[in-house]
Amino acid sequence: MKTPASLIFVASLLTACGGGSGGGGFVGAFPTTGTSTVTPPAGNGNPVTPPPDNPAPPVETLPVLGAATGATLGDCASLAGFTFANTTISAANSIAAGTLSVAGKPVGAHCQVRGSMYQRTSPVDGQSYAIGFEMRLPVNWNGRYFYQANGGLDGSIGTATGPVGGGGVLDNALNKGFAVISSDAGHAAPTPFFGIDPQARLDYGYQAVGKLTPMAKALIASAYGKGPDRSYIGGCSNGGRHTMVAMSRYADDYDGFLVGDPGFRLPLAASANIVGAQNYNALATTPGDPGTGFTLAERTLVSNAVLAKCDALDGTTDGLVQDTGACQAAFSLDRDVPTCSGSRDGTCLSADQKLRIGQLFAGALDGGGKKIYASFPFDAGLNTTGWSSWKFSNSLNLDSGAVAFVWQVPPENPSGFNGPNFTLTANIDSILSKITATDGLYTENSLSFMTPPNPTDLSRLKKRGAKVMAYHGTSDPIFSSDDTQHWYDQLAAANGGDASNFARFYRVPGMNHCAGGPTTDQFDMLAPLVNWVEKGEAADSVVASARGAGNAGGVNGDVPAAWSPARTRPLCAYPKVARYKGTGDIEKAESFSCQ
Ligand SMILES: [Ca+2]
Repeated sequence: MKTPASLIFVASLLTACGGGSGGGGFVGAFPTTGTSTVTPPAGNGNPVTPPPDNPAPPVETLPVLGAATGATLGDCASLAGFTFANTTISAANSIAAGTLSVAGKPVGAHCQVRGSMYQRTSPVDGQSYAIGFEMRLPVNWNGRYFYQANGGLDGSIGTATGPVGGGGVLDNALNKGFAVISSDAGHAAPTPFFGIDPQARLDYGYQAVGKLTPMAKALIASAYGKGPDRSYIGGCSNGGRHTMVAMSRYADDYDGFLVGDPGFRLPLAASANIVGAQNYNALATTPGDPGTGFTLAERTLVSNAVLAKCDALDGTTDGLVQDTGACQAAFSLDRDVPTCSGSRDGTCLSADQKLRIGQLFAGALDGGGKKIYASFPFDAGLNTTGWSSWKFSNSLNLDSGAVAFVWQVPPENPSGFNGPNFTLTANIDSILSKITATDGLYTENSLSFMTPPNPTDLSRLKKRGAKVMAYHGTSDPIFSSDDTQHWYDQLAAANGGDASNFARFYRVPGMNHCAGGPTTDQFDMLAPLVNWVEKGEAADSVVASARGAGNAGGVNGDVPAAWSPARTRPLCAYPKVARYKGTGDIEKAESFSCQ
């Protein structure tokens, strides 16, 4: 389920230090939170030389939690009488099979329960707040619970079907038999003005998940006569952020975590995107329209130059750069794109464009020359509207409001606020100072309430037997797959060099933010997550499909015409890369292996 682009808000990843106390850590160095067993990764100038007759390290055995068992829903209408602290139920309605459909498939009979928690009036802005939610409880329940973590600024209750990952999903958690909750995360409009209220900031950041979870489990117990055997949480963008925050804060409450294109350092990513807009505007031929600083023709030029250098690195020239890491070494914006000798005409980049755009890909800098957020990998997907909308439009209209009202201390005055003007004229050092500030009213700073504390210390969920599957599009223009990859590298380092026995990361070549781009973006990552949690079977790869003409989940217009409309690829567990076997149909996943 996609939040309309106009509502989606930004995204970007969390800070390295998760938790940010404000002093200095904009650069993005994750702390190595491991203990004495941490092994420095190879290649850092500190190679590890094994002792001469070193036995293989003992394989750590982690618990397998076992399968959930189902039950049948009792009486739906009686759930209107469900009671729980600080909770008001407003409706409990039976929904017949086929009333909802996803990708043309009818959703089974279920009970929809709507309500809210912690209704209150803000003493700060005088507005009414509550954590609004709906739960959808299938008649034929599989014994599992799914927390649907929504995207954007939240502020609306997305239909609680439970997306399973990627774009144009063909299946959903509800239809698989999960009981699903969805919420507005504590404010009833998808606009940033809720940030004037300090408690609404905290609910959006992490407390809504913490408050809803025990209520949802109790409601399930009331509906079926037992609580969920297994609990899952997942979402993309801000939903990926919610999920990563839950990995840190609510490790005991969930058994499986499905993380999509996570904005786990969202305030920093938004700040970096504002710097990006300022730089594109400095290049613009039409002042105030940053998109004229890097036109479609110029972005297509760069995309083609990336493909020329990188497409074949995975063994086949198929329009997909699957070896993202090798590509960054092979491609040089400065060297591989012509420099204009005269005026810009779409066949070259000016020297100033190369300088500014190159720096933005390397990672936007603050006024002191420190990286604000993360680098972005060069990939083929930067000539799409999914890319340009985040860089040139959402930077003006979404990042601005979120920074100004949800994260800055104090927030801006909403009267007469002009988002584009804020973005194009703001001083980045002032923004960074204010999003890490606190005062007597706003007592947690944005990096504290938005980002997961200690994101590389997941020992609690690991030891319980919980599992993490994360994915990220390598052409995501707002939250960088490099940031998620860096987090995963540091997570591995904190776990003796290998976290793959409880957490895996899958790159999605070509995919923009959560969906779209020249890519295979249709996949179900919830099914393999359940297999891993409940059977101990980890997925080395997940098969994904392109959404070409006729796709039931919705056509992705960015799929190149030269591709089979139903092209498939394995999404490989990082650091492995899908490589062509040398024989076989290049349109099919089975012709590739993860290496
Ligand atoms: Ca290729």
